[in-house]
Amino acid sequence: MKRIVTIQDISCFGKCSLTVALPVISAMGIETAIIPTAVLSTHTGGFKDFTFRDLTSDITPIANHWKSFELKFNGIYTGYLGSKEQINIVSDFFDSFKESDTKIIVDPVLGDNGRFYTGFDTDYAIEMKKLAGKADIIVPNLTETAFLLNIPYKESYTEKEVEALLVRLCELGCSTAVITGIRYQNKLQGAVAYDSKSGRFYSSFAKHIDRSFHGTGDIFSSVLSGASMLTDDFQEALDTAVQFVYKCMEATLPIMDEHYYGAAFELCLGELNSTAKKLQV
Ligand code: PXL
Repeated sequence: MKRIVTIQDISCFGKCSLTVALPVISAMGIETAIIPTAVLSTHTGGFKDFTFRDLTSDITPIANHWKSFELKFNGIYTGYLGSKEQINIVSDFFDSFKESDTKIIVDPVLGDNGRFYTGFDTDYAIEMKKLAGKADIIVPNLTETAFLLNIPYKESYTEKEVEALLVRLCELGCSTAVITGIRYQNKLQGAVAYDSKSGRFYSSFAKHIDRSFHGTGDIFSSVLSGASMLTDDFQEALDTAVQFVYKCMEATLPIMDEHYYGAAFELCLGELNSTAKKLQV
């Protein structure tokens, strides 16, 4: 059985970060260890007056305990991190736990729709850029791409422009970059990727749904992380993530009024379990 550790916050209500990663990756038949970096009452997008308990001082003791019995991971997947200090601690965690066959997936959570999430700024993006450089795979959206590359945010790009962005993202040091939320002036939406080792570009699209759902980036990164543990075929992993996000959005549409805070991914986990079984080599 494959084992992944995911390091990100617990937003107790609102469906993102660990409350997405843990059920989603587990449903793929992968053991999922967690390191919670903070506990918030809700995520920071759209809720006011949320609580925030910082768990920075717990991360290193957890890692040290794990080292004491030689715990190993096939994958390390990071998402929302609360501070620059946490980014540095997570960077040390990579150095300590990366084996020759461990895949590191960094979702450089910084913002959306051209803006930083509450509490993040350019200095924080500079630290995140360094962490991204240590990853095998990074998964920014277009806003995060702009912040990582220090370029102005634009909503729409040509295929050639996206390819140039991907190459620049890999120059940060990661081997594969994936940009999510890509639309090329048609009715499709998806993700485009570049593997700098092979020089190959990948893309995967599903029907565009003209609604936005909080946490879909985390659903995407979780499925891509899980699928990367199960198959070496990157196209297959990308398709699995893009299709699953589409399915979750489609399933949420009829209940959007009561489900304004996130995507109802739970309705699709059975299907994800079947898909993941087919990925296993
Ligand atoms: O979905 C990314 C995310 C994760 N964790 C927290 C967030 C967000 C985005 O807003 O606020 C706490």
